[in-house]
Amino acid sequence: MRSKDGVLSVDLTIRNSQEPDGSVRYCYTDAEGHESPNLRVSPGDLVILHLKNELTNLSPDTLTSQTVSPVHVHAHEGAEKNGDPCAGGTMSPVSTNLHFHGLTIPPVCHQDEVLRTSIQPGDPPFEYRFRIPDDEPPGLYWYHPHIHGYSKVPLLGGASGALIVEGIEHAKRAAARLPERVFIIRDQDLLNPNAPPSKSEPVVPKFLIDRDGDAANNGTGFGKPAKDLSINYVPVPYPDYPPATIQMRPGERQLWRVLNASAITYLNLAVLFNRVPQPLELVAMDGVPMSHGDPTGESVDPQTHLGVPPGARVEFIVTGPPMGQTGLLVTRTVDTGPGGENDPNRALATIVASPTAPEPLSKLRGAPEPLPPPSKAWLGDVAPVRVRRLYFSEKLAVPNDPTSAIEFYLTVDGQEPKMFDMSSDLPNIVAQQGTVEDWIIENRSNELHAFHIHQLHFLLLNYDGQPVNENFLRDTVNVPYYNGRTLAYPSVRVRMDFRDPNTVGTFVYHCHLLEHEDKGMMGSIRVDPSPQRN
Ligand SMILES: [Cu+2]
Repeated sequence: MRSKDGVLSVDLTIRNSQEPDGSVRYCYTDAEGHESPNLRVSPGDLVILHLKNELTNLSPDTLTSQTVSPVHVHAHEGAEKNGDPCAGGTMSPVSTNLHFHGLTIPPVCHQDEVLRTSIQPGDPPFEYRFRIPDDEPPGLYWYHPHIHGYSKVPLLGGASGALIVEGIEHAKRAAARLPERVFIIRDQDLLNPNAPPSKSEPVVPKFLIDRDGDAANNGTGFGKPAKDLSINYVPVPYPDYPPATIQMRPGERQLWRVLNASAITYLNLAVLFNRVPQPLELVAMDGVPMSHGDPTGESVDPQTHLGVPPGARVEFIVTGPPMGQTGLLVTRTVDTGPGGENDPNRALATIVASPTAPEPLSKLRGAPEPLPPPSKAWLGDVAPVRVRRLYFSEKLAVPNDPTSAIEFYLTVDGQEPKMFDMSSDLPNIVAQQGTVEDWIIENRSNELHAFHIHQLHFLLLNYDGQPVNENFLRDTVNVPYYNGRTLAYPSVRVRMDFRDPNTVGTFVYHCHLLEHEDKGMMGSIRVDPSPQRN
């Protein structure tokens, strides 16, 4: 769906339904019945989105599988009486709201607010109304529900969609004139949970369950995955991974925008011709073109594989296979740590070269004007006003009982580790608009976590002790796991950007493995207005 005359007007309904195998599917549909439409906007556009909640409680275990029971958050007086969806009413498995992942828009109700906004079945359509900032980097963003405690199940069921801020060819001239396509990779519960691994796979250690109840990382790259994957809703299920099909003109260059909308699955994408990894010409991460220091946007960053944590996006130029050859889009195994899920090697799609392949629906413009130079200094050149340390950790709810539930924490160093409390009005962090801060985020657990913060992008400065020199910003970053053998915990150091006035307000940061977020791995931050602006 494309904006018209500066306005994108869209009516979405979120529905769920139960499959014969008992699994519950979720989907957004627009007025014409299209599923989870790609929303295409330009900087400066107004988005008016009406969201109708038609969810029904189909999954009895959504109530029991969570450690968080339905809560009344910030139950301000009258919230229940008038049913104001902005007032922090009930958050239950059938409540919903929307998060616009990556956009720098205000954390206020009707824009991008998830701590108090909760829309119930039977409520009239709820209006989201916000403007895409003039300086929003062009690239791939996305929308999904964000009801704390109940975010994993809808995401596994398919409740997610892409939002594209148009104009990437202005930042990356290398992408001009290219046909482009959007791939959304989602995970879901296994379609064939009891099947033995394919006979073509090497024999791997006995199947084990990790502490979250998913297939545990066995360190081999093979065996049963924790979740099945789908690509644009085409499932590629274990054990044989029958790939989807992508048709391209022989040797054609295309821009691929890939979103990892998985609830818990890490991706490590590669394109193989005859088993040989092909260069993927990376142009953007998390919606931000890699253009700092490259104002004309001629350069690309060739990679043979791209790690994509849950929530993250990659945009890259692919060259299709020559006539007579077939390519394969795969995700290679990710070592999620001894406590992590099994993310084995698997195919996603075959790439078929055909002279009659239909052209993608969207094509980038030619002869693009370069983007105006940024109005703010490059984040790497701004001195932080302070350094904060945060850490991911996990703990058994009953310390001596290994069968008890795991509690997940994301703690500001010095504060008491605890699961995120939706009923608390006290933010974990207070920052000031107009400043930047450095955050060191440690992982004290034995599995990967993906750090994500709403409302802003950050610059990755250090990864696992090594300085990195990135010319783009991220909104989601993987944090390496602790193997128990190093003196220091593994960490990342990021520079948080609170300069934009749209970051004023209270919002959240959390692990984007949603079963970790749901079970407590989240914190809140309040950004106060800069005194000069008052
Ligand atoms: Cu996590």
